[in-house]
Amino acid sequence: SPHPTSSQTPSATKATATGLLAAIADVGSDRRRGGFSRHGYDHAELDLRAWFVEQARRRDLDVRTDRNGNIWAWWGRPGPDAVITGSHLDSVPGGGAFDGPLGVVSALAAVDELRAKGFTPRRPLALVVFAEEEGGRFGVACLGSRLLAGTIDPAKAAALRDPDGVSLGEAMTAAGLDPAGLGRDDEALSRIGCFVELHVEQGRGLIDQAAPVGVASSILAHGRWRFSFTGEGNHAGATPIADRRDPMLSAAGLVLAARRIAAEVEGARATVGRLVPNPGGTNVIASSVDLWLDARAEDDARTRTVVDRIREAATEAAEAEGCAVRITEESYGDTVVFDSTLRDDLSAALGGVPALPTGAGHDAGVLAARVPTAMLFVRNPTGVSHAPAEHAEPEDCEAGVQALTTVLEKLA
Ligand code: HGY
Ligand code: MN
Ligand code: MN
Ligand code: MN
Repeated sequence: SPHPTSSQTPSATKATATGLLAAIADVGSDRRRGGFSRHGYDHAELDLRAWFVEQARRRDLDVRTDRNGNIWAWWGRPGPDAVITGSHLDSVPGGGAFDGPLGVVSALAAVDELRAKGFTPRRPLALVVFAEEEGGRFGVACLGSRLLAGTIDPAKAAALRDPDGVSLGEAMTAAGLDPAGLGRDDEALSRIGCFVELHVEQGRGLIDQAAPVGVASSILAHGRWRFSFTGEGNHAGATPIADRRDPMLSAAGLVLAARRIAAEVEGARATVGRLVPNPGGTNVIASSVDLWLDARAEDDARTRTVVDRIREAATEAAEAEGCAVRITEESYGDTVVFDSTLRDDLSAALGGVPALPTGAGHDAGVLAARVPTAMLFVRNPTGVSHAPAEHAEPEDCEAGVQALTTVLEKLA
């Protein structure tokens, strides 16, 4: 993909979130699927990282990449009790322009606003870009923040492989980073006084409340499970129906059961968005099928209930077809309730904006287990996310930058 164009932004002028997003609009744009495909340490994401580093340096921020591949840009010296803001630059396959990058560009624009006001932070202040938030390449969402927070085993993380067989460790090495230091980073954690992530809203909460900006109240419990069905590869024409052990049938049974079971549990969601038949030929009965279940619900008990029932249905669907199934929990996180003091303080500072729960996961949700965290949401007029239709109007992006500026002024 082409290198992003550099908007000439001397530190005296103020960049806008929309202008900064326009500067990276060619990076990782996916002509085949539509939208953007930017995954941890791939060409597009590395281009975006380089662009961010350049933007940060242009603002005289002190840029450092931590042991887990997250980039920090400090206003002044790194220190304890720091106010941190930022998000991620990677996307889902064929994702929107805003999920992740909006929080990063808004942080850059907020720095410009603060500088233009002559503001000097009383506390250390830094912007952060977290690595591989979507898990679009290595399968585990919020990988950079989980590693930092110590909520994933570093050896397991380093061994995660992308669909081409490249491990996280190999991808980091290729990007010039040393994977030997992966894992809980107490030095970085100890500096974080609080973390505020600005993010495009991924539902209709702010549309319904006719508000451009809100704060987050909670995140659903959620996780990812891999189901590997194994049957017998054979010829599509020569194999009578009665003789087949077709793992695609078992997989289909799981997909239908997941929808039915989720609908039975209040507020639950279950999705199969990725399914890989092996070997994958039109005239070939697959020998195996891998699929990934994303399941979410309000609390741990409901999520576990949904997943247990889907596991049972998968086992029955496999038996019915003479297939075997292997089920692996690849990641899981319990419900996050954001720090209510910080949330209420931010909402009050912004004149009493709505507080919304979200079904989406975030690095802020991972960090919430270690430090006070909060989120600002910017209205999405389509209510659609993880798809090219995701959107935020320039005036709402501007309202987001102003809100983040107000929050940073108050906290830092
Ligand atoms: O919610 C998710 O799927 C991811 O964490 N953004
Ligand atoms: Mn996302
Ligand atoms: Mn995101
Ligand atoms: Mn043939």
